[in-house]
Amino acid sequence: MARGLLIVFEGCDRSGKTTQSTRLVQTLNDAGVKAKLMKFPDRTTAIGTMIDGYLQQKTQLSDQAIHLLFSANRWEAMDQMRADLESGTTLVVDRYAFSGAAFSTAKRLDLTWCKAPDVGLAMPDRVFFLDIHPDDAAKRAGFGEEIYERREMQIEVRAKFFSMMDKTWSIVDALKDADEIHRQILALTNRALERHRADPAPIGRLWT
Ligand code: DGP
Repeated sequence: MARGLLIVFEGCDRSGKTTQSTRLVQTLNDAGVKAKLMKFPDRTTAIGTMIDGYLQQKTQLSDQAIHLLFSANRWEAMDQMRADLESGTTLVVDRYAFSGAAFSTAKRLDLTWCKAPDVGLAMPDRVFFLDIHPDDAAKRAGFGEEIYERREMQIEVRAKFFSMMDKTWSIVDALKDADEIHRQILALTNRALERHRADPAPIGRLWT
């Protein structure tokens, strides 16, 4: 049996990642594809609770300490993720290590230092980048509630994301109608699934 695909959604805050990743899993499941939704940070774990406190500005942590907690939050899920992928489940992940590098380098931490703790994570097969300008994101409900939801920070983060893109990424205009975005992402996902079924590859590259 072919392994599942690792599909990641990235983007600035309020770009619609949660809506679109949820819809993608629903549609895949309805079509009989085994798919599971995941989200980072996973705020339900002990580490995730610490991250949540920081994001909601209830606790303070150094930029380095919070960076390592975000990475640890991904690592604590990795064994299960590998098991799911090996058993043929496609994982749809709302944010991943690209967010770690983008947000922390936007805060002027060194890129090599930022990437180091994530080295060895499974690399995604496809990344969907929901692109929204922070001026448009700022008009969406809830913007500004958490620590990073400031215009200047989001502009920096967006530029960092663009500097990380490779051929596995697709840029999706997050201002388009939600149904249209879903159709576009579903078409790209189905193409990736078909290619993978025809020529199954083992779990992809590791994060370097
Ligand atoms: P979300 O639950 O997707 O809205 O993410 C919460 C916030 O945390 C959001 O502003 C993006 C930020 N974030 C996500 N992952 C990381 C990470 O690995 N490192 C840093 N510094 N920030 C992250």
